[in-house]
Amino acid sequence: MTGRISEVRKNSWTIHYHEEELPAKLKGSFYEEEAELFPVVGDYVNFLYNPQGDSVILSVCERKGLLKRPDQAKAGVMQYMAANVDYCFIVTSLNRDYNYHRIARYVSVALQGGAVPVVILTKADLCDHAAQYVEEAASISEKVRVHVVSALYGSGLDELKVYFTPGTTICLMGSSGAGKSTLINAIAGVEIMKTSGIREDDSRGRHTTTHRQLIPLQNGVSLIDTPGMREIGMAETEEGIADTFQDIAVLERQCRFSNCRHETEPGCAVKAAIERGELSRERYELYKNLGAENRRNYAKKKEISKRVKAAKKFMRKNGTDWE
Ligand SMILES: Nc1nc2c(ncn2[C@@H]2O[C@H](COP(=O)(O)OP(=O)(O)OP(=O)(O)O)[C@@H](O)[C@H]2O)c(=O)[nH]1
Ligand SMILES: [Mg+2]
Repeated sequence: MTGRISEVRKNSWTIHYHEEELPAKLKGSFYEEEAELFPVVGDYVNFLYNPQGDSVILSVCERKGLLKRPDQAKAGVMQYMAANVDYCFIVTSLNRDYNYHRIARYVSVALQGGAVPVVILTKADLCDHAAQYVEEAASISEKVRVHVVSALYGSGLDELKVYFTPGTTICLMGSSGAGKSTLINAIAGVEIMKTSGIREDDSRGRHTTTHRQLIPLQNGVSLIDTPGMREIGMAETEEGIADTFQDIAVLERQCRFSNCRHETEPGCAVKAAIERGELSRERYELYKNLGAENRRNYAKKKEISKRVKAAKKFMRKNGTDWE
């Protein structure tokens, strides 16, 4: 049987199958695989049904895409967030939460994961200059779409209907308190997710949503709610960054020297574009920084996996079990 993962908790999975939520565990051989192959929310899985207790997940169907980021707590380890996402709603509220650089990070992660990035600026009712933010967010990438909504007053929600076609999966990501769960409730028309107020002093949320969850709606759309993220790092995001900043990647190919660092080299197309005012220096710096962070994290991951491999080899040789 094939179902879809709707929730993942420590060592327990939930499969959505024909209007039912089935508890499940993994087949033992998964534990010999790479972490990337473990089922995540949004994955389609083949499973053995057990009406009395845990069903058994046998395999993960081929993914269309995977949203991932470096684990904040464990250096060199990736966190796999959601699979088979069509649209990534990057939810940012129009208060102190709004951050151009952070949105660019989400955009890179979405593109890397095969999802179309859609920036949703929420709490429009609290802001009188939303147009300025729309323009700025749209300038992040040609690939980005931007919408302004107020879930509280229901404004702007009609515009989102273009994304609600049967079979579509939408993952909402953003800071705690940005209004992801409130938006889900507004889209669904019923109170599915718990929401709660933000702190008055710094506009931050209270981490109300604590785990990722897939919510299949009546209209055939699946929404994925996620817990608020403090930060979103770059790792294994090379193509996503190149996609986000495609205009810069094109310029780089026009430099006289193929290894141009865009510093003092003659015939540099990037510097020329900045001088002509066609490329903002801030955006170029952001591109450079995200790329450097991505390379640093890659090096870290490689180093750590080398150490883990060596430790496993040592333990096997000495007859000690790993874990
Ligand atoms: N004024 C206003 N408040 C909103 C709007 N959308 C959400 N809020 C409020 O913002 C607060 C946080 O909303 P949540 O939906 O819980 O935020 P979240 O992004 O799910 O947060 P986490 O689950 O912690 O990641 C709640 O008090 C909501 O009522 C809006 O459009 N306008
Ligand atoms: Mg929430």
